[in-house]
Amino acid sequence: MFELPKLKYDYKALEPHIDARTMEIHHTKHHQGYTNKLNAAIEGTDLASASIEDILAQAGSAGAGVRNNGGGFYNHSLFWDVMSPNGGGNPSGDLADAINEAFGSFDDFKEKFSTAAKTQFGSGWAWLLVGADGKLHVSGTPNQDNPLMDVAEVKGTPILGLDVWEHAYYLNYQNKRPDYVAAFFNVINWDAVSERYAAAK
Ligand code: MN3
Repeated sequence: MFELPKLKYDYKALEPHIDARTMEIHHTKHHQGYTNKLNAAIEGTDLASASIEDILAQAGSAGAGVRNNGGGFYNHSLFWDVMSPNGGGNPSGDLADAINEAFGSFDDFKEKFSTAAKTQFGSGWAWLLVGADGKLHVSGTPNQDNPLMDVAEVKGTPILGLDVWEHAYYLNYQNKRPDYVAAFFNVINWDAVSERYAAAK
């Protein structure tokens, strides 16, 4: 059984960039809902004892309930972890070097990632991921898909993700997704992203 992870910060801690009401609904309703529905979808099946990574690797054949809710469970768990009230700024160390190598500069990465987030049609996510080639890539996925899925266009291990479903920003930003995308950079926990990079490469 998968459990809703606890946040390491208060719902209001990311204000003014992400408001407390959005955080509370997003965590206690949306993420809890994906978690419950994932558990219901895998109960009594071969996937009941599998890791979430193994489940996602079979998303294409496991059915819509597993694909959508397994993605929703994993994606939000990552999302909370790569944000912090002490976030923002620039990455450092190996991750900064890898970003410069893959994209030219941090600003070039920021533009590419922001474009992926802003241009994802409808609901979805923008990702920074480590590909099979060991290099960093930016991608976008629809719905609750992610780069760990066998159905992903760009496959790899995600190390940073941004939720661009309207439920993630509409209360505070309404239709202004670009403002929300820009604000996200003020709360990115680059230490957490660096840890994920080190584990993934
Ligand atoms: Mn969401």
